Amino acid sequence: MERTFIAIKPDGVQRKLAGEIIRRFESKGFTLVGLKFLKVSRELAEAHYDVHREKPFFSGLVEFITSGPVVAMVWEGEGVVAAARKLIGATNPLTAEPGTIRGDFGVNIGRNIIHGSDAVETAQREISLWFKDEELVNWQPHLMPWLH
Ligand code: FUP
Repeated sequence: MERTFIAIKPDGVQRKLAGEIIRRFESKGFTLVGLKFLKVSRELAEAHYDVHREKPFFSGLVEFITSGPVVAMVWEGEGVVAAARKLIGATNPLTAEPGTIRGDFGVNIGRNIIHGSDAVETAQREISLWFKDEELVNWQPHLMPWLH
């Protein structure tokens, strides 16, 4: 089953949007298989944003993602990588559609609340960067006996 890496960035955590964001993924029908709350190290931040290493905004990006705690998650479901990008909205919150997370809650591209993997291969790389195998839970909520 497809999985994606989602992180609520320091601005989303500071603004207490974590519950709202998790609710949107749950309501959509995806399954949470990993979650942790952490202060990101410079080493992890630089590895995560490695593709942007040569960009002018790279150092600002690393400063920002390491500036406060982050909620790191892995979500599972059919087509979850692309669907999560739709829930999240365009990179620039100012142009992101209303109804998306960035469109509803943000105005600044450097403070865009949430990260979501942009492709299945990227998701695999990011999940293994942020989570150990044993930190991910294999479960199928629709098969659990107590739900009627
Ligand atoms: P996204 O996949 O939508 O998170 O966006 P990108 O991978 O293109 O960019 C990663 C992060 O870099 C964004 F979340 C915000 C930041 N960024 C800037 O600060 N300025 C830019 O011009 C582009 C991206």
